Amino acid sequence: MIQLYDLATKYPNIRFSPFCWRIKYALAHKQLPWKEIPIKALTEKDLLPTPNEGKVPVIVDDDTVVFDSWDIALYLEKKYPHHLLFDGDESRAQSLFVKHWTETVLHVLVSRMGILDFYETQNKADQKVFRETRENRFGVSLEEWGRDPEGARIEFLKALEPLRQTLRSQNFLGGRTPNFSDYIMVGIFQWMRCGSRLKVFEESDDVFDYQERLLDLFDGLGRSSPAYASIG
Ligand SMILES: N[C@@H](CCC(=O)N[C@@H](CS)C(=O)NCC(=O)O)C(=O)O
Repeated sequence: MIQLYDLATKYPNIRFSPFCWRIKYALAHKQLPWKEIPIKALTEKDLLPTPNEGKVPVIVDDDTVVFDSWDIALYLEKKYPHHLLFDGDESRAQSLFVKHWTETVLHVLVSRMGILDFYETQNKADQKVFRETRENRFGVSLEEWGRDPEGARIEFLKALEPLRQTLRSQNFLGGRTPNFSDYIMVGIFQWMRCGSRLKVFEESDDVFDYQERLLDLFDGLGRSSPAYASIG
């Protein structure tokens, strides 16, 4: 069975890595069973199979180790060419745009919305490394970076307007049925839903309904990690 190395938190069943969620949805889409191996990705990098880039997700499929969520998706598509994640080259090319759009435009806003909660979900040892590496990357303290979650939320909702408009004529980025672009999006939603207590969407927002549709897929796969706001 495929093994998937995922990001652990200090809560036994909270998982919020956006990159790992992409892969869980891709595996479920292809009806491939997997075993999840949560590790403290900041301090237990020596537990990762080789080769790796010091990050999760990494999968082990028999003797093959693949890292990086995009490369894992391409690997799965080639090795298991049923229930396609990309309906051909054009669809893969468009998903590549969605990947870069999310990583360059949306991720920074998610990080500003949720950084202090993401920090809080980590184990003590990981918190230390999380703070050091992120403060080094941002050039300011975590508290300063996450100073205005509501402002970041408003910018995030604005940045989602092309998605919102698209959802007026189709249920998924893949059209009538979801494809890997949708799994990139659910990764972002899960990052906020499972890693932060901030309520991002009004229920009147079409993107909220889209998130619900994605959470319902594969017998409620996305709901297998509780919302952070729902735990004590
Ligand atoms: N390009 C990678 C990014 C993976 C990534 O950043 N994973 C995070 C967890 S969400 C990680 O393992 N971080 C560990 C670290 O920053 O040291 C992918 O798409 O898989």
